[in-house]
Amino acid sequence: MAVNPFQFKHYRPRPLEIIDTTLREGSQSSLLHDHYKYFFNQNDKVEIARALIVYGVKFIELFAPIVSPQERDDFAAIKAVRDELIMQKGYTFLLAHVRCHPDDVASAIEAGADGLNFYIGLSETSRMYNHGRDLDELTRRAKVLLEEVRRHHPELILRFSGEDAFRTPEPHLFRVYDEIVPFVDRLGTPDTVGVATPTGVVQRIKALRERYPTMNFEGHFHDDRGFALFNALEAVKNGMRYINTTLLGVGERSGITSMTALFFNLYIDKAYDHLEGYNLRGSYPINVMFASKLKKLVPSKEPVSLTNRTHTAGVHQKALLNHAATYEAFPLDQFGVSESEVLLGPLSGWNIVHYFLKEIKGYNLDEGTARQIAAVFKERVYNIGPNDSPTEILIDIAENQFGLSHISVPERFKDNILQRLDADQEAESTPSPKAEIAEPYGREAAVSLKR
Ligand code: HCA
Ligand code: CU
Repeated sequence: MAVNPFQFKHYRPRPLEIIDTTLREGSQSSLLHDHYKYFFNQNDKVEIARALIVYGVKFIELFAPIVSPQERDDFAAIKAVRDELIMQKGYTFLLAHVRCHPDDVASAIEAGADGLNFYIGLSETSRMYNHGRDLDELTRRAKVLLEEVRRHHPELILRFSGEDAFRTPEPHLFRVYDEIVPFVDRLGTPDTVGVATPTGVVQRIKALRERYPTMNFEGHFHDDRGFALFNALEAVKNGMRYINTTLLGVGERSGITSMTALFFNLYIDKAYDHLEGYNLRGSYPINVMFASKLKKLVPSKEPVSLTNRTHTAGVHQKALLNHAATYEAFPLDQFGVSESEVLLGPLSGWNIVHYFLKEIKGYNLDEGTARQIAAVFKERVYNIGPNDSPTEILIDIAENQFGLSHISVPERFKDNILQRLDADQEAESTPSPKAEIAEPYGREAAVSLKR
């Protein structure tokens, strides 16, 4: 086998290394069981891997190729993309998720994996109902296998995870890890069923560090209690260098930590060291790309989303026109969300109606008329049909009920005005928001405020 010049031993890990597991853990999301709707084909997988590499992710976890012939082929296709991007983006390590089983290991090595992420259940539940081995037996087997892999493949990045680590008593965990630690580069401590709390995570990291002072640790937090983000954040701040995330936090059950949610919070908390080497402005685009693969919108609970910049309440919309910070605390534009959306709907007040019709659509109207139009609009929009657009309704009212006409701009000036808007936008120096229409939900329903 050719020697890989990009060996891990030459890599200087950054303060935070994301191990993306969208294509492994993410594929275990219940969504994916709606096969024809949410299936990732090879092309999707390749695009996802490419986007992650461009974002700055250096570790991508994939299923062991033994899982299926399809996974084996997909592994090869992803590896080809990785190779293609080496000159431009540097090396990205592909890690295969393997059981402590020689066949899994062999399939991953044959596929050219850079590392093996071993896992086996350690908690009592796992041992009794998953593989049925007692601690000593499973430790012995894992140790023999890891020792052998380490001897024959010294260049591979090896990780060992005791699945369900947060329901495994520490003495049990240590009994196993003590035996394994000489052969691995990282120890995982996955919260498989989402029982961990931030305090528990901090305590666990402390205990692991005391016992294995030179080891690297990896976190993997499920969101059953809604703590996946908070747990990962605490883990990073307490020195855990490797964190498993997925795009939009997809994964089994409630999923795991979302990558962009984690970066966003590290940024807000000024943990800037941990952002080294990641293209944060690509956060929203990568979320949109992935959401489109799932044929969904970026979920509203994802911090790096347009929903987090969308306002429907009339009072809020008015305040927002005056000063965005009233209802927007964080600089989401750093994460690629460069617009705010003000949805026209039953809660819209006359301010936004006035703004929309005058500033965006160019109608001639005063505030009094805007108030009257808003009242009619409110009434009509409460009875809106599924295929009706609030924007069209508003324009219909403005033109046909109130007979509004456009502010007339002589033909020869029209281009100039457009150019001026563009130039302002590029200079990012516009004191007041410039606006255009967006179609966030498939129909023209929003005013989009560009800053
Ligand atoms: C699984 C369980 C796992 C593994 C995590 C790891 C978990 O689906 O195999 O290998 O570190 O949550 O424990 O995702
Ligand atoms: Cu998991």
